[in-house]
Amino acid sequence: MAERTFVMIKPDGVGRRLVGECIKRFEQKGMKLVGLKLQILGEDVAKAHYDEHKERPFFGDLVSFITSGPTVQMVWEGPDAVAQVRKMNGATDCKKADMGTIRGDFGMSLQNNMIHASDSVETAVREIALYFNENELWSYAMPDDGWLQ
Ligand code: 3AN
Repeated sequence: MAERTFVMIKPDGVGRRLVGECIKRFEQKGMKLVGLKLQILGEDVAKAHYDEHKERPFFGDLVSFITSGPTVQMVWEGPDAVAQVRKMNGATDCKKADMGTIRGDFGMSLQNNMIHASDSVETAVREIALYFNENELWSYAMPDDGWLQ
């Protein structure tokens, strides 16, 4: 199976109507969408998601922001999917993110940086399992699969 990564459009990304823009970019790159949801996260899931930051001073803000409105959860598949999506999202601080990335093109904030993506294959496995059941992820062929390897 090709590599999979977890991507979440945060409340600011949904609120600023950037869902379609993000999906368009991943599609145009040649990634395959294999899972998709819209939900307002509960505090338990949000805390589990950001567990690695639980000692950081901004942890409380992070949890209250991510639970403050609708978010979009996605699983994207493709060769080197984890690193490719991180590159397309850009640096964590939008002001430092390269132009041409989602954060570089649409943001100026560090905390409200619109989009999250897994930072390793191991993280992707953990994050996908946090948001999706196996029967909510789809394996299917695309006519252009052979051109994108
Ligand atoms: P990334 O999302 O680029 O992997 P992480 O995992 O270091 O970045 O941070 C997770 C989230 O925490 C970021 N997306 C951002 O919203 C927030 N964040 C990171 N560093 C800070 C900081 N110094 N102050 C406030 N929020 C931060």
